[in-house]
Amino acid sequence: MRILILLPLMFLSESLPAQSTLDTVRARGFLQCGVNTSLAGFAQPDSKGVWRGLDVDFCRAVAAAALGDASRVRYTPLTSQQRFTALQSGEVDVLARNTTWTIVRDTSLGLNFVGVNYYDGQGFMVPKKLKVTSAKQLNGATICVQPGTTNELNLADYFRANNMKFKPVVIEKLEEVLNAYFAGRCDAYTTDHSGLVALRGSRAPKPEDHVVLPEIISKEPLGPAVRHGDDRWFDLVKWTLFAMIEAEELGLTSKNIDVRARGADPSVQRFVGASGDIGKMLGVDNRWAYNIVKQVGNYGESFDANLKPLGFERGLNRLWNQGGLMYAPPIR
Ligand SMILES: N[C@@H](CCC(=O)N[C@@H](CS)C(=O)NCC(=O)O)C(=O)O
Repeated sequence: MRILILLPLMFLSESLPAQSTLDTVRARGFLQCGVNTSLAGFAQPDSKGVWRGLDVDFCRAVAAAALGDASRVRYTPLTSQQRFTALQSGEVDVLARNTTWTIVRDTSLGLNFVGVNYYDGQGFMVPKKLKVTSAKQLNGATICVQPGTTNELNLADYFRANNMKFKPVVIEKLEEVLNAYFAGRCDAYTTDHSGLVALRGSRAPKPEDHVVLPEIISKEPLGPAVRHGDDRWFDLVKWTLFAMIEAEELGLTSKNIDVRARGADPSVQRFVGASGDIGKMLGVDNRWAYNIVKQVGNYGESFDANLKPLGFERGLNRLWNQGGLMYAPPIR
């Protein structure tokens, strides 16, 4: 009797798709987002403890798409070394933490990168008093770097390729690696160019005492990632990023989207969910993209709010039709 009852159940559980992270997030009522421990412009709590930054805006956009409410996010600050385990183990639903998309991470670490939210490259910062003007003058230098980063690997490649020697000082915690560099324990600090600019501006006792060298030694396409094996969630998080980019291309902003939604433009009508079933195809409310833009803003708005005040240029992160690399496939 028992076997007779169990057999159809076993068959059923195998034929149904496994529960998606989307269902988990819905049932829980909030998104758990993995972010930086504290990086100005990308993810950092403000003086009131409210998380702000380009990556934080991405977390909020996913919550707006999945739950209709950008405020339904909890943040898990993660060091470079903790971040992948946190995603793999299910501690976070999304990792939005200045993380470079590489083939190793995309395959053997079991991640799916949803795209790129900041095109970057690695650089070096040195104290001005050393009078170094090029990375090529760093032969024999002591260099501070965080473990578990692409930066640690690229550093070794760069020195080997240029036939130069260096002494790495590898420290896990951002706070501690910065303390070591600012205390003069290293001749240089290396990380993503965006990190150098943000950290010099926000953490250096005297920003003007440090220079970022002109060499960019790698490609660092930074993007949000989810776990392998959950295509529905992968789709939603991926199209959240595309919706932010597409909104900028359509000229839709948090300020004008209500007015534009009343107009006749078919692309805008589809985007805001007034026509078509795109939300339904993603398994969410048809106003998913409207909610992202209304509550968080388009990609350019997020860039301008978080990175422009720190002196960042759009550069490669301009839209494709303005000389940059930001390009979203058609929302149709
Ligand atoms: N993009 C690189 C580097 C990312 C990274 O971890 N950068 C450092 C320096 S800006 C950081 O964010 N540290 C913050 C922390 O570990 O708390 C990667 O994905 O490996």
